[in-house]
Formats: sequence, C-alpha cells, structure tokens
Amino acid sequence: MKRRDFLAAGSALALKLGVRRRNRSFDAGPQGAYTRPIPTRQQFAWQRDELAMFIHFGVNTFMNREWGDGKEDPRVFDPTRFDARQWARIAKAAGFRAMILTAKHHDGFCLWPTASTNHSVRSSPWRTGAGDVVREFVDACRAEGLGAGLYLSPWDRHEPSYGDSPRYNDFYIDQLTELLTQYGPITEVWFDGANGEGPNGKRQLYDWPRIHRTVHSLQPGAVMFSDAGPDVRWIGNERGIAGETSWSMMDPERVPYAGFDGPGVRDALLRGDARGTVWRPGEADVSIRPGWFWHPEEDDNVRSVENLLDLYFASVGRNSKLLLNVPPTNAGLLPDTDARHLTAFGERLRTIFATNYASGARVRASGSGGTRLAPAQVVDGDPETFWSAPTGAQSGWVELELAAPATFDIVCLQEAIAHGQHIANYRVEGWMGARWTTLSWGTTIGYKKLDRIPQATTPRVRVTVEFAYDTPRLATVALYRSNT
Ligand code: FUL
Repeated sequence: MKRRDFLAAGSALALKLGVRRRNRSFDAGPQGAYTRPIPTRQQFAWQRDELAMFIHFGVNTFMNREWGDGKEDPRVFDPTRFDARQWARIAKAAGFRAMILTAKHHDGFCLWPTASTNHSVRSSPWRTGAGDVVREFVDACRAEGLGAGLYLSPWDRHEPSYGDSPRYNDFYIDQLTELLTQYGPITEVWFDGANGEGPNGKRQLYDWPRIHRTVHSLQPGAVMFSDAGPDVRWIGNERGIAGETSWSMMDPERVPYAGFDGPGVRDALLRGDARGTVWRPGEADVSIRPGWFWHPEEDDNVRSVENLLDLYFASVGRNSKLLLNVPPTNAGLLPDTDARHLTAFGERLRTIFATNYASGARVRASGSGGTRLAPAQVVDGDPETFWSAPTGAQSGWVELELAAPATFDIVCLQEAIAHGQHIANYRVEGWMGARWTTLSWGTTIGYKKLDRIPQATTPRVRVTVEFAYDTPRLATVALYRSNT
C-alpha cells in the first residue's frame, strides 16, 4: 500500500474503532475528553526517513568560528571545489534520506542571492558573485532522491533591523518567503530559539505564529522543527540521544515558544508526554565532530563507526530521528575522514539489518479471533501492517515460533503509529529450554524501538505489552544479529 493510502485507511480504521472519539475516564481531565493524537502524513513520512544529514556551512567555515558576529567580510566566502552533489552522494550511500542546510546562520550571511540584504553569496568572490548554494543544494538533494530541508536562523547578528521587532519580522518573513517559493518542495524547515545580544543590546520578539503560518501556506508538505515544534520537537540536548522513555506526544504548554527555558523543559523535550495533546516527535541533532562548523584542528576528532552506530541506537532506536551534522571544509566538500566513516556506518547498518531472524515465524497472539487482529503481520516485513489487541485492551502478547532456533542480539519493535503511540511497558522473552527468560524490558516503543541485548539463541520469542494507554498495535517484531 502506498503511504498515502495507508494513512487514509488508518484514519478510516481509527474512526471505525472509535480511537479518536472515545473518552477514557482516566484520561479525561476536568475540562473533558482527551483524544490521543496521531501523526500527520508529513510527520509520519519525516519519521520513516530515520536519518537526515545536517550541513553547517557559511562564513564561519572560512573564519574558523562557531558563531560569527555578523561583521565578517562576505569576501571570505570562497570555496574552491564546492560540490553539493558530493555531499548528497555521501549522504545517500550512508543511508540518509534527507539533508538540511544552514541557509543562514547567526552571522546573517545568506547562502542564496537574497534580495533582502547584500550580506550574501552575491557579495562574495565565489562564482564571481553569481553562485547560489541553496540552489545547488536542493538540486543535489533531488538528484540523489533526498529530501531538502533549510535552516534559517532567526537570530541575525548582521541585520541592522534586528531588535526592532516589527521591522525585523518583516525582513525575516521576506527571507523565508524567498526560500520557500524559489526552490521547489522543502521537506523540513529548521528553526532554533537562539535570541541573542543580551540586555544592553538588541532584543527581538519573533513573530512565531506568523512564521508558522507562512511555512504552512507556502510549503504545506514541510514539517517545522524547533524546541517548540510545531511539527517536530528538539530532543532537548545536542548529543543526539533520545530518552529511554520517548513519547511522540507533547504537552504544548511545557514549551510554549522556541527558545523557552525553565525547570523541566529539557526533560519534557527528552521524554515527551504519555498523555500529550499534540503529536510532536523528537529530532536528535548532533555533530560528527565537536563543532557544528568545520575546523581543521578537528580533522582527527571525527566520530568512529561504532560511535555512529551507538548514536543510531540511541536516537532512531528510541523513537526519534537522527539529524547528524557533517560540516563541509573551506573547499566546499565533506572531509575525507567523515565521508569514510559515514560510508562504513551505512554499510554496517545495511549488514546488520539485512537478515531478520523473525521472518517466517508462526505467530500467535492474545485476544485471538478475527483476521483483523492479524498477528502474522508483525513478521511480514511491512511496518504499515500490524497486529492489534482487541479494541480497548490495555495489554496483550504475541508469541513467535521461529522457523529455526535463531541467535540474535537486537530486538526491533514498532508500533502502528498511524493509530497513535500507546504502549507504556513491554517485556521481550525467549524460551530457554524449559522456561521463559526476559531478554529485554522497556517502556515506550513508538515508531521504532531497538534493544541491544546479550546474544541469545532461542526457538521462541514472546513480546508482552504490560500496559498500554489504548489498544496496543504492534507493526513489527524483528530480530537481528550485530556480529554478522
Ligand atoms: C544552535 C546554534 O546556536 C548552533 O550554532 C547550531 O547551529 C545548532 C544546530 O543550533 O541553536
């Protein structure tokens, strides 16, 4: 089934099952009914991409800085071998499905020939001022079949109107409009809440509702990222690590606007909220090097393949998406070491996940009954089909009789998130001779949960949902071996 059909079918089924309608007394607050949220089609597609590459590139690349002050001479921007196709090819080979570029960072230098300011590639010697990094970036993404995302820093240390809130908001909307109208479909628009310059300097009040409206109307297919969403939330740290408990829902009051800070905010972002009222899954951003921008002195400080795998398990494997930053050099190319590690990382992922030892298993489940509950669908390799416990059940189990005893050390579970994220506790057991032995126990599952366990050999595996807030639906139970 195509993704679109599935989601349409999903909503029809959800309606049929009354998932969105039913009031549950334990969830209904004093204000009345609580409806468990489900993803939009865009959020669902965004999550299934799993891996996106972040590209920090700009005047900082040439000044050896992390945060420019906005006073940089645009003539420093002059990559000698610029090639966005090289970025995209490496990303694709490593299994990434999207890239996000810093169209403008805090220094205010624009990587596209904007009409809003002279502080752009137009004032640089690169391609005699006729170049457009954003154009070459989106073209490269499309040529490699990758989603193209853009980061437009709200904080702008160059623009004189910054701090004069209405004027700067108009300026910012103009820039956003250029980016969202001149470069075809954009899959993700990335904002941060950085709002600098402090008490004696300029203080800007961003018009977030207007920013959101602009993106929605110009690029309805895009998701928006910030610590306050609205579509995708920051995971609360820059280490690329999601919470062991990781809900895709949030209580929007906990982080009312981008850049909001206060007690418990980071934790709320890290874990989400079991009873949150909006679907706002977490994105885990982190750099392959210590800095976000390229610094030659960090060329020997690139994450190893094992480290990248750990990141994958701690982000994608915890119901999040990994946004891994790989900064181009001042030549305009991804550095060799980084490229080598990424390619090897992609190969490792492909090898590990090539053989699912659960496929072909015979499956029984609690609640038996009609084919609609379809336990076999947890091993059919299709994350869009699922086993459902009977409607309204808050627990249940599936038991796999493997085609042959299998040796594995990774358990992969997926919920049918098109119907919401409900599971709060689960246990995975293996039949060890005469009894069931716990292989892993966890809290949330969501889109994907990967548990690394001590290697086990068993002919039977049981997954028990110990508690779910609403009908548990498992799309996948898969078993893999890392030392293949
Ligand atoms: C932050 C910025 O201040 C950093 O420089 C970097 O761009 C990071 C991804 O987001 O808000």
